[in-house]
Amino acid sequence: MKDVLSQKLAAAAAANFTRRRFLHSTGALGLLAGAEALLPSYARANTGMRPASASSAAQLEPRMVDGAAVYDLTIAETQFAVAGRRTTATTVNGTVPGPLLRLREGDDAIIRVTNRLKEDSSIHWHGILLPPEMDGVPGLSFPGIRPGETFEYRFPVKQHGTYWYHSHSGLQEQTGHFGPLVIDPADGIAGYPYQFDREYVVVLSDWTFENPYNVLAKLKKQPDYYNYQKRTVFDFFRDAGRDGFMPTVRDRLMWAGMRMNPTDIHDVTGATYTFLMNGMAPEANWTGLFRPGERVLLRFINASAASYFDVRIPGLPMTVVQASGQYVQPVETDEIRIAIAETYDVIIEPAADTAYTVFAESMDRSGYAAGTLAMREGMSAAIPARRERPVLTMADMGMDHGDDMGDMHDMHDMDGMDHDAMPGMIMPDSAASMPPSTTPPDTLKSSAQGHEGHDMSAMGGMRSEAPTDSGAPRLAVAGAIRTSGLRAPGTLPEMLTHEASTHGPGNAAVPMMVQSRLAEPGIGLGHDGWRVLLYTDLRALHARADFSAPEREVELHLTGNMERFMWSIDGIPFEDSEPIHFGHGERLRLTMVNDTMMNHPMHLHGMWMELENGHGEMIPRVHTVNVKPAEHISLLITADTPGKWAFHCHVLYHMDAGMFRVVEVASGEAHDGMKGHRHEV
Ligand SMILES: [Cu+2]
Repeated sequence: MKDVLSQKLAAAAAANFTRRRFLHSTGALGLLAGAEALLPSYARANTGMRPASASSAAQLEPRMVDGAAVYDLTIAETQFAVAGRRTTATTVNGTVPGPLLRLREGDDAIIRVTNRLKEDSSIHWHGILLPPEMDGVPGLSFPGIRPGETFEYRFPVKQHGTYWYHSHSGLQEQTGHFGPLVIDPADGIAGYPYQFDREYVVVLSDWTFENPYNVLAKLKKQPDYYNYQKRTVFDFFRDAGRDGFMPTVRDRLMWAGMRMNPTDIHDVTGATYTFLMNGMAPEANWTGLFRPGERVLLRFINASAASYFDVRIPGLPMTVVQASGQYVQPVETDEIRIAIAETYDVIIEPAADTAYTVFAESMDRSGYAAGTLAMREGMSAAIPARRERPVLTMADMGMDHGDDMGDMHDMHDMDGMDHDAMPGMIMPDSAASMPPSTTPPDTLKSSAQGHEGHDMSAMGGMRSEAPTDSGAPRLAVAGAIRTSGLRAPGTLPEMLTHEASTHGPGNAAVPMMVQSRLAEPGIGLGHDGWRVLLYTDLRALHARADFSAPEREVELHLTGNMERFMWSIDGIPFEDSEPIHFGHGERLRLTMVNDTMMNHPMHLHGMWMELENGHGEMIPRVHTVNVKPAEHISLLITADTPGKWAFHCHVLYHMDAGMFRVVEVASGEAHDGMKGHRHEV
């Protein structure tokens, strides 16, 4: 049923009523670099949006109707030219990425999305706090948008920062259905706590000319299909020459036993991907122009389906001012690993008459996206040499190796290592030794009793968990709910010994030890002689008034079986899972233990997560957090928005395979910490 506002909207649309409302606008100085077609205006008009200028209106502007910012978007199949080839993309308003939407905090947003595809579609507003029925996840309080239909999203804009949007239907995101969303403070440019003269959105993505369903089918058939970077016999002799013959043999045997390739960093690689910056392949050289002396704000968005990027601008330090759309205390760095779905805003001050390469190297080093910052069109700087592909480390395998995060070649230093025993990883059939434990049993409610895939009999000897000060390390237990003995809010998680349960066939192996890895740069980073942003570098700009201790801790394990391309949470894929229940208003700690040897960018819809990185009340808020292999990580959540929300890995293919849960925030007032766990009926 149409209400008055909707009628006004329709009338306004008919009258083609437009009104400029933002100070920001794109200039028209730029030329289209290269032959990339169908780029959104912000990617094409490469002059940045200059505060306080009011030139041409290349950017998609909302219509203003009764204080609401109104956008009309159309999802359709569109011809797309990239890397010298013509292909078809799933587009929003005809471009890849979709148009830059610009909102202002305090306004209402009305976004009318018409689906011109032959299949259902959707738009999810990533990182935005809104009512559940506006979140855009088909099947969760939202029906999806059927072919030919228009869905009207409406929500009050209650935050500001750099965000993005994307399809939550099938694998559409891989085929181009995503775009940037920037929300200005209520008082506009004056509301930013830092100054900048010019800004660019830099959307990173991965493009494949293959049908993503074929990509998925190949991964299911042969999970290392795209890993052409396998170690070779030449690597063997090189390593053997360096490390000795037997250690090298042991190293190989161990990896074979774990059914893992030490170079499996990404599932899908440059073997099929072309990496894009604002929709342009490296040869097309997206270019952002600047003038001497300007402070330039870059809003980096990783809109990839399955690629992490390591972003740097050789010769130019970056000052990080926002992460996940939230202000952080400025921190200067040289390289930032941007997990899938993360956003980082940085300020740079380029020198006159110099061109800079914005270099976004894929984490597995199989390719890169790149563009240029320069004073004039046509300038460029050198493309840095690609670094050696990284190799998984001892810590990635959950080996307790002290502070030494050395790579596999350190293995020969370990006395008495028995390669048959698979150090580090507990294999499904070797769940035996359990460390002693001391906490009273009622502080640990393991939910796994009787659930398929959870054989808790393996835990027969387990009394409870031991706090770290009792000597024995605490146990990591999937599905555990704890209400007492919780550590102080904002502190780093301790090292845990993994429970013997391996979560069933959906999990290939579990790490022996899991620990906080927030102070580590991540695989393949930190050895280049320049600074790398760490999660422990992030501090909120202001302490939050609502910062408090959690009443309850919910522990989830990220699980998988690489060999079968099975991905799950607590060993249970989404299709077999029950919702995770949060009490309305509850303050809780969400603990994640990554049992796999891959990184997983975990995203919670509808609510902020506060990343416990050791900074107490200054811990940063995030919508997406990367969880490293064998990592023990925790986040605080205030479950303030009732409804059903998605919680999932943002590797599109992991999510599709089942690394997804529904989080249900009860609508009632009261909550009981022990009730409503997913395993209870
Ligand atoms: Cu994942």
